[in-house]
Amino acid sequence: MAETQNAPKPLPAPRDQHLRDMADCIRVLAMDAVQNSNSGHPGMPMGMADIATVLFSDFLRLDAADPHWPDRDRFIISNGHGSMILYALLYLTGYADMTIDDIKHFRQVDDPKTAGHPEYGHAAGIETTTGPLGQGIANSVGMALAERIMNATFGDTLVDHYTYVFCGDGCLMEGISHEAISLAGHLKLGKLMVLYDNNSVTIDGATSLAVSDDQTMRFRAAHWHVQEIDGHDTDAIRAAIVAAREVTDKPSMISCRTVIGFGFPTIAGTHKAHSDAPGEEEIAGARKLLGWTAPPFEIPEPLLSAWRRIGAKGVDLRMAWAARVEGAPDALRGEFERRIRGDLPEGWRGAIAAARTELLAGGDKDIATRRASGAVLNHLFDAIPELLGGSADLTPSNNTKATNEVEIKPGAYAGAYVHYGVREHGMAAAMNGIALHGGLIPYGGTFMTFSDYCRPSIRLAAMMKIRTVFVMTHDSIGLGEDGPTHQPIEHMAALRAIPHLAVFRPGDPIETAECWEAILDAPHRAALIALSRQTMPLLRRERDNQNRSAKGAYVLAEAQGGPRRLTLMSAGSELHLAVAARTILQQDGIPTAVVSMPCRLLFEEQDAAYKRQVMGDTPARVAVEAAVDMSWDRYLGFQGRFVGMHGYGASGKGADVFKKFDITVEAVVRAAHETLAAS
Ligand SMILES: Cc1ncc(C[n+]2csc(CCOP(=O)(O)OP(=O)(O)O)c2C)c(N)n1
Ligand SMILES: [Mg+2]
Repeated sequence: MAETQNAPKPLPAPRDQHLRDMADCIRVLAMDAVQNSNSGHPGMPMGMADIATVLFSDFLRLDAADPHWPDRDRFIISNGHGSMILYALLYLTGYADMTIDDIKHFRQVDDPKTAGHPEYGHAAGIETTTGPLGQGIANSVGMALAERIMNATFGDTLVDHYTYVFCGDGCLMEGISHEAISLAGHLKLGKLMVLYDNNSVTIDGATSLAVSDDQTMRFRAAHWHVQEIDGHDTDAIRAAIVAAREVTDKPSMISCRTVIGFGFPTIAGTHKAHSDAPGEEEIAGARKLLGWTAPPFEIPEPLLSAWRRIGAKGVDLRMAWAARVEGAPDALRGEFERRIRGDLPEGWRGAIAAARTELLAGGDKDIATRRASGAVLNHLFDAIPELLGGSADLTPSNNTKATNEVEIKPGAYAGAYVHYGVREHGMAAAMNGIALHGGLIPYGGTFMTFSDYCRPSIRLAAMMKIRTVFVMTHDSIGLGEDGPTHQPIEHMAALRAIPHLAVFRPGDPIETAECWEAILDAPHRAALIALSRQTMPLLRRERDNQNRSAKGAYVLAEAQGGPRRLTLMSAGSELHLAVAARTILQQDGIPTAVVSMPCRLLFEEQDAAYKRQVMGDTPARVAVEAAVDMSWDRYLGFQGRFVGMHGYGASGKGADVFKKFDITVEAVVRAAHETLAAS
């Protein structure tokens, strides 16, 4: 009969029927949710269901009743398109946040808990936002590093957990995975385990279309422990995880050979299983092959109970941990709890005040904001031990290392400074993982022009609203001789365009201290601080410790001799040009104010009255910044003028480059007369 000729091959017999049935719960939820919403990716969840089942039933430390338990194992799906595997697992194990209704509303705008890709903050149990391939694996490196650093401070009794990450072919093709794998191997992160969905399929078809790497050799070369198994053989999965956990001085990668869309009768093993609703016929065929008779979104009772038991089995572990916390010496317990809450130590503002005093004492000696930042960090680190510094191989240039920050070394994690190596993207994503883990506040530096190399992770930090701090020095043509490749031009505008990212560009040493205070004050906001290579004068001399930068913009010098006729605006190292131009304009009898705008985002958050007071009523306005005008035009209007960059920079002494591009006091004065004439 034609029908039997076309009948799909039966599935390989399971090692353990119960585990297969458990895995099938994930499979049917994934395929039914995708079919129901007519959107999504069933292939990965169906392919990785057996791996997830073994990991959750035998290894993962979780207590669904307390998703934020600090010593839980972390579980990340870097191949975030397979989000349904995570949603299914959270529902099956009984996370209160994830209901069957949420699963039914997969990818619907009214229910972000089951968004297309996992989004941190929308449902407990989602450890990080993934979807841009490679980010999850790089976040996991940060999480695993944070675990070791916290362990070094608080000991095995309070911090001792694993980081498990699922990834696919796509994650391993992305460049960021190279940086992440290399860093993790170097740092000997033995409690990091990658389970690689080696299904040889991506969207376009077979992976052989585009890649022929031997992934196992690649990981071995980076000093990982590597195993290869059949990802549907539950005994092999279990044995491999056991073996991986025994290796404590290397991260582990288990290459799991799987069939994408395992269970689909016609599309399994092909790129057609990667995404999209498979259609009723394919679904019916899968039900038949899997021997699944329950209707969509109904998990038969014995199986659901078994999953719920998995979700609850960590309760004893958690209670034992809680008892250990209870029994810890008061000071240690208090410190641990404070850091997990994300509160800063009492009195930390004293460090800012001390930094201000030190910087004010510098008086008339010009200083670069990167140096001022280094001085601030010296004070801050002594007050805030959870600060975790680092740089992508530019420590002496970024001034990111506080004197008392001990370096972290492979296998020796009692420290607070990470040499991330020349891995900007990996650093940025790892910092996000560190912030997500909790207990530490990561900041890391590179040159501003290479913020482009970090941008995908900066964007995710902003989206997740986590306290990751990106330190970007050499923030304009003022860096000089390194020339146009190193001189940021459009970067300020591009970074200011990232929603929720607080971009700070302090204009003098005191503003630098104020910006750091504002950054640390916001536990739920990612921040970037742009700092100069070249020196600039101290513009702020008042001793009242009032943080003027915290409002984003303020009047640095009000107009004198009559109502304001002109507003000069600036940020960063060009602020002093505006101040000098004001002196000339005032002498010419033009009442002129200077507005400093170290953080546009914070200024936009102020009320209308404050904004109006700062910007003034006069339409005569000039903005000066050694960058493109894109983030200023909103404040300039048609009559305003901009002094800044309109193309790439040039190699030469910083001061000469400023002259070449006509970013000078004279240019500001000229522009002032033009805007006054036009107004
Ligand atoms: C940085 C990035 N580029 C492209 C995509 C779009 N994309 C989503 S899944 C995918 C293919 C991933 O292949 P694989 O990891 O093997 O997943 P599988 O098909 O096996 O589920 C691509 C290109 C993305 N999500 N992120
Ligand atoms: Mg694949």
